[in-house]
Amino acid sequence: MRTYARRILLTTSLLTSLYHTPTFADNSRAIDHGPIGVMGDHYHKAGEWMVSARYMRMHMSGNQTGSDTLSDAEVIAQNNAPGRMPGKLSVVPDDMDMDMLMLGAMYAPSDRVTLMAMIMASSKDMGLKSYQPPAMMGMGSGMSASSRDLVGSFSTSTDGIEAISFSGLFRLRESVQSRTHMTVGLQQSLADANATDTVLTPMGTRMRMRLPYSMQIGDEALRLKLAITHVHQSENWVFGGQAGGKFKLDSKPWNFGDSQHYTGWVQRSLNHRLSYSGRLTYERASTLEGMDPMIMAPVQTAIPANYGYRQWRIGVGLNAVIPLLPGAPERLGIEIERPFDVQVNGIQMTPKWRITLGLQKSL
Ligand SMILES: [Cu+2]
Repeated sequence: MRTYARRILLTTSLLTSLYHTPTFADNSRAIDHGPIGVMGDHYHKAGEWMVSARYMRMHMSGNQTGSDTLSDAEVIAQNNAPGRMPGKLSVVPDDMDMDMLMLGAMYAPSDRVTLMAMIMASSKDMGLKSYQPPAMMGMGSGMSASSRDLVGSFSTSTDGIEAISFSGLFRLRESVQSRTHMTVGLQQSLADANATDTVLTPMGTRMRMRLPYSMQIGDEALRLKLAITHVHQSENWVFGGQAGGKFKLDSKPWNFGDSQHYTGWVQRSLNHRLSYSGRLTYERASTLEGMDPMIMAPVQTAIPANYGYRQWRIGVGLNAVIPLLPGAPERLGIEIERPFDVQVNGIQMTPKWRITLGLQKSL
């Protein structure tokens, strides 16, 4: 009798545990969303809504060519673009911060399709140094590049609505252990590519001029966004991967190059409400296409050949589920990434770190 009762109890608990085995249908755990820096990592069930806010800061400091660090003296020894005056670079970027705020909404009209809309606003700040222009040919013989004095430091900044995007996330395959989906979207750059600010020229004068490409908030282009995402889970672990890219659909006088990324992550669940992650990313971007004749300061960022890169990044992150407001509990995420093995075209600033903070709420 006792054995019989135990058997029933065992069977019941087994069935209950099977029923409660975490599947992708139960997405209330911290680990059920990917690291916060991954875009479009998950989709939703029919009828679900989610809103999100993400803030990202990217910090760059110093300069490099290829993968070699350059000092200021080495930067101003480089030639300016052919035909431009002065003949050598004379303004050197010191450091740069890019802040981005992304507001998003997701809605699933069916289990197979989730729609996602996102609007992005950015601000960019750059600190620079101006050096005296090189001595003219024939004059100042015997003067070497190192004798070029610092004229002074200055900073420039821009901000604005960067872009809006609409995507569809299409479920391709889903089982208890894994899921795969494809993302197809369009992103329209909204900022006018003509932001200006006051710069300190190598002649020591202050002048308002159109800022270099990297300081512009947008390039006015329409882009196709494609990604494929696969996630596998086993008990308290999640392994995920995403390959994606952005491809320009229409040409403007100038455009930032196309970019692609490959990212893989491992997450471990500490409990229902907390998970941590490690992530490895490879990202590349093509060089800038076209040019703007109004962008002509003797600084590396004003030369289209000094765009395009490839870089690796390693990141660590934390996801938490915390009830703050009524309704479904809020999800909080933080991720810090550090670039390494960065290879750039021409001369560019060196990326140092980026941090992403996010808040998500299902409605
Ligand atoms: Cu969502």
